[in-house]
This record gives sequence, structure tokens and C-alpha cells, in this order.
Amino acid sequence: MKKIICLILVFFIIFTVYFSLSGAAKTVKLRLAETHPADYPTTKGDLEFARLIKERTNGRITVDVYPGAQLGEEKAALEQVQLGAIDFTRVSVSVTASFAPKLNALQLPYLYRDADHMWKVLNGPVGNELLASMDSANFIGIGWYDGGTRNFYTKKLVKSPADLKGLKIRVQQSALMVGLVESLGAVATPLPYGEVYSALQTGVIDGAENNFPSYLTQSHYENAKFYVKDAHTRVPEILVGSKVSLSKLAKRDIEIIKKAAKDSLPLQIKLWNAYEKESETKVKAAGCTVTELSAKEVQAFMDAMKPLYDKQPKDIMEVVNKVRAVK
Ligand code: GTR
Repeated sequence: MKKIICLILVFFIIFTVYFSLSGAAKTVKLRLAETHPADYPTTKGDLEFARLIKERTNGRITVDVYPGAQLGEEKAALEQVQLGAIDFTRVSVSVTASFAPKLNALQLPYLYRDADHMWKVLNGPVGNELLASMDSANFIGIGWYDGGTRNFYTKKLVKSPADLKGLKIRVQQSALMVGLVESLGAVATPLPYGEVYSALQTGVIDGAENNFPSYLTQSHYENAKFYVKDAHTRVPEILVGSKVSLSKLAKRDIEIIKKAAKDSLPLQIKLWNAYEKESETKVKAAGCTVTELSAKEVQAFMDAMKPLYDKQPKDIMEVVNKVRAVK
């Protein structure tokens, strides 16, 4: 009897030592901060990203998605990711560029010919170079999501840069966006996303700029009923990882994570395209005026914003030239 108990004990010790040394029994729980609500296309992208990671690591790594800015507004979330207190966040490139300046290139006005051009850039060497540039800010650039084009919306009808003159326009917390709005003669007011609704309601600002899905889901359309399709920027969304927390994982696991982001992209784009159309229809049904512009009218916006390019440092213009060279 004693012998059997001894044998069981020896096996138990061998198993425990084997599993703790191999790491096979270790499970890792990671957190992802998302500003949008649970049913928004980027959040659904995040959930697909999490699902793929869990599947491909046989449940060893799980990612819990916290939607609706539960873990803070984008700038605060990025700071937490930088410290390793949050493992991932899905944010706009715009806010991220304040931490990793090379990304500023991607929020310059009228940078791409169209959406296909942007995806060729982001999925190619330029996109990879920009993700890698985040390393010096203590981030791991994980991957891109679609955010469509950004357009102005205001309390009065706007059809030209002249109409924007003197209007207080909310921008993301980004110096480049401040410059962009100022190039149109408007007054830029940087605010976190969650504060835009009340700023519009109380008249602190006269308008803002964003895509249709954000205009709808944040109810901005209630207090800024004029949306003009000037499409000044096409700023992608980005999945940002924490270098502090993720460097505790094996290199292979980081590759699985990056691949999961890439493989969740087609679904996110599909959902994005459908929701962009749906939200345009919904805001029109709610009584908003959506103004289409002719090529000549868009050109007036392009001309007004062109001087912004002259103000860019050399390394940003190098990226811009690489973007333009992508056919
Ligand atoms: C949205 C973007 C958000 C946030 C927001 C904003 O288009 O998806 O992540 O950056 O814009 O304007 O703050």
C-alpha cells in the first residue's frame, strides 16, 4: 500500500514539474479596450480577433474585449497600454500618432486615390514599417481595421471651406488634426470622443468630423444636422498591443496574435461597409441633410488643405511619397 502511495506521489510531482516547466498548463488572460459599443463593426472585429487567438492557442490565451470606453477614452487607454496595465486597445490612428509620430502620415488629407489604394498601402511594406515604428513608443503595432472616410458635420449647411470659416470644430486629440481644421479657417477644439455629444448639445462647438457610423452611434447627428461628404481623410483604425505585457509571451504567440488580427480584417471590412451604408440611411431618415459634393467642390477642400503638406517634417513626407508610389 505504502509503495502505491509513494508511486502516485512521484507521478504527481513529475507531472506538476513537467507542466510548470513546459508552460503547457499556463493560461493567459488579456484585456482589450474598445471605445465603440458592442455591436459596432470594430468591436465585432475585436471579438473575431479574440476568437481566433483562443482557437489557435487551444484556449491557452484569451482576450476579453471591453467595449464602450469602459477602460477609458482612447488617449488614456493608450497610456495604460504603454504601461502594460491594459494589453490591447483598438483606437484611431489619429490619437496614436501623438505617441508614434510617423503615423501622422496616415491622417493627411486626400492621401489615397481610394479605399483599395489605402489597403494596398496598409497591407504592404509601408503598413508594416508604420506598425514597426510604434516599437519606440513601447507599443506593438498589431494590425489595421477600416474606419472609412471622415467628413465634416455642423449645425449649419457647409458646402465649401469658406462656410467653415470661424466655426468651432471638434477634432481628435491630435496636433495634425488641429492643423488640418485651421487650414480651413475654422477653430479647432480637441476633445475626447465621449465629450463630443454634450459639446454639440451645449454649443461649445459648432460641429465635428467623423464617419457615418460614429455620427450615428454617438447621436452627434441630433445636434449637428448637416453632414457634408468632403471625405477629407481616410484614417484607419489600429489594434495596438502593449510591449510591456506582450513581451512576457513566446515570440510564436505574438505571431499568432498578429496573424489573428490580419485574419479578422476581412470580416471587419465587410461589416464596416454594410454599417457605413446603414448609418447613412438612418441619419437621413432622422432628418439630417447629407450634402454630396461635385469634383470641383471637393477640389476647393483639397486646395485649402494642401499647405498642410508643406509643413510636414522630412520623415513624414518620405512616408507620403512611398504611399503615392503604391499603384
Ligand atoms: C471614430 C473612431 C474612434 C474615435 C473617434 C473620434 O471614427 O473609430 O476610435 O477615434 O472616431 O473621433 O474620437
